[in-house]
Amino acid sequence: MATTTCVAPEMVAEVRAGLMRTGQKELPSKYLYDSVGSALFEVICTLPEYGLTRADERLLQIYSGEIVSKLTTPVVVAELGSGTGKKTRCILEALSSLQHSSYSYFPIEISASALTSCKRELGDIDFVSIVGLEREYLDGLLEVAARREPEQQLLVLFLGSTIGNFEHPADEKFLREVRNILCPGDALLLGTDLKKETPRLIRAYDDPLKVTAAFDMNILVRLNRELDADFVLENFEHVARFNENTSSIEMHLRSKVEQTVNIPGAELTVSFRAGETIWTESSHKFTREEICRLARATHFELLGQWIDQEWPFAENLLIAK
Ligand code: AVJ
Repeated sequence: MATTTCVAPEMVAEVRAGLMRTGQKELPSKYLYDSVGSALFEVICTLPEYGLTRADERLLQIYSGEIVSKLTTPVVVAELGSGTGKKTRCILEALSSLQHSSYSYFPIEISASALTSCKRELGDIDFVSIVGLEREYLDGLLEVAARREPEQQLLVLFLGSTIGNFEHPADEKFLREVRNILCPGDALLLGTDLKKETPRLIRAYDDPLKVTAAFDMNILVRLNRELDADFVLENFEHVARFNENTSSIEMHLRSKVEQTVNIPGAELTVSFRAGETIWTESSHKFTREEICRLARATHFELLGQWIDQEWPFAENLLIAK
């Protein structure tokens, strides 16, 4: 039981709420990303079937100069989720050659180790001083807003289609909250994965090497470790399905048998029917029109959109109205 002593009360509450549901059981997708989960996600990004990250990187490699040319200096940069830094490097280097004077970059990230590697990865770029904020996205952004000078334009980066993990209308709510922290004229660079053929999407989220399956199942390993649960991994399987109604790829863990699982760290016993699933993640696939609508509904103007043809994906530059 020693391993369960430092579990966040929030995790216990969310696991209980998700697994006690009478309808579709669910677990919040943020719990996929412990150190093993984050490492597996990095591998997913290199899989031939998963084109999302490469499309995002390609667009920023080609168009960063054009994107930042639409901004007005001096610029301050904040990033929601710092990732590996590879994509951010393109934007920061383009900004450095535009501004030619020092500016701040605030990566906002709940993982301290991600912040450390971000600083290591991007620390050499001219004119940039990196100020990592170990916070939730909106708390971090409020802090940046409090520190900025009035003459600076704030550029917020929200890359990798992380916005797709929000259900609708939570995506709109989140963007409106971001907008409320910004001043008119501030910018948001938003990466969004686009709708594409269903079989292609299914392969991307259920790859033949089974890396995504391992990534998904790891959430059960985590509950076993952190909440002392007794999930038997062999009794579950990873499923990826496209929900036409929500235009989202959903990941589920399906119980292969009728079974009962104990989760002492959450004072919980859960029963599963054979075939019943735990919904672990949604990844929304956007249309271009939908992005225009989303921008307008959240009080932004869509100033530019750059699209990758190989793996349909869009970088969208939104300006706060
Ligand atoms: C990091 C949320 C963009 O939704 O494609 C990849 C996560 N899940 N494979 C996505 C993920 C399964 C990814 N995002």
